[in-house]
Amino acid sequence: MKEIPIFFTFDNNYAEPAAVAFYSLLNKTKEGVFYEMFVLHSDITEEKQQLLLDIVNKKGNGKLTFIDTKGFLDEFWENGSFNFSESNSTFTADTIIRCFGAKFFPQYEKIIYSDVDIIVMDDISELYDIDLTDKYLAGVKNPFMRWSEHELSHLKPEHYEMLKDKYLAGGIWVMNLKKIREDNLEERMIDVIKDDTIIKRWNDQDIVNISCQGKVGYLPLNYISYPYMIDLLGKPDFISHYSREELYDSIINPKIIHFAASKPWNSNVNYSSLWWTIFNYLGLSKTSIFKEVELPYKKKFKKYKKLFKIALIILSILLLILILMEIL
Ligand SMILES: [Mn+2]
Repeated sequence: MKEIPIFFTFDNNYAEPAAVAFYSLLNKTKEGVFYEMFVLHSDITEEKQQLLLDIVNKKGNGKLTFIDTKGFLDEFWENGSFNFSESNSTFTADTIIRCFGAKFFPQYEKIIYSDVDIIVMDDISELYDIDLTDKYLAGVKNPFMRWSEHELSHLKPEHYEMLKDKYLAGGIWVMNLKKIREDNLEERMIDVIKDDTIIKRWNDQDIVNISCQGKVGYLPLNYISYPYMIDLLGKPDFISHYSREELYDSIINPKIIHFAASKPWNSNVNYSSLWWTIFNYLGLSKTSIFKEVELPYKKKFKKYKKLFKIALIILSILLLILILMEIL
């Protein structure tokens, strides 16, 4: 039996997306692989923990442990220069705790980290075999650096120069905990968090990329299959560090669908229906993070509603003029 440690960090609001992620991970895991799963958190209720434990235990090829991180990083979180204004995602202290796997998992030399806004589409156990010699961690290279100049425009010039062809996306990392400990990388990360002159627009990603100084490895793009990549590929001027083959392969043979921008619980993003199928299969309930998603025909109706209102106002004014004319 191959035992693979993997950890996740999220808050109570993300228990339902995590349930979908955990189920899909274990459902696609090949025989002979067993996941030691950990959740670093500070507020997940007993009830939600039980919900997730039940799903993992029922699958039988994973063991789930919750670790309360209460307090860790709180002071730095409040002091660090985090810039949310240009990001449409919500980040919490739980987001940056994912950089600190070496502290929380002293029993391991290597561990996988994964987001939970995902659907696992294939067995991903080979991730754990990647060679990390002299590398702090491996991840997927950000495919949008060349397309969107703005992507890294918040970085200091020296960081931009260092990272412009190397910047790792978040979502999935394989971390070399041994080397992170040997080189005290976590101290360097805390220095980056504390440094107010460094804008952490992409939070955990900026912290990790700046601290690792390019000592990173790369995973194939299909470990982060972006649901909107298919739309970008339709644009004649789309450019990327990845080849056309790699870009298409990430869509044709996805290992992990990562809802990095729009989420299936509040938009009609590609792959939403698969996500909802797993959600319904698991008998989950909608929570406060779920927004009513407008179906396309409803949007159309809304447009007509507006036109109807305008027509009504014009008619009323005409009627008023007629009445006034009558009086005069
Ligand atoms: Mn994500």
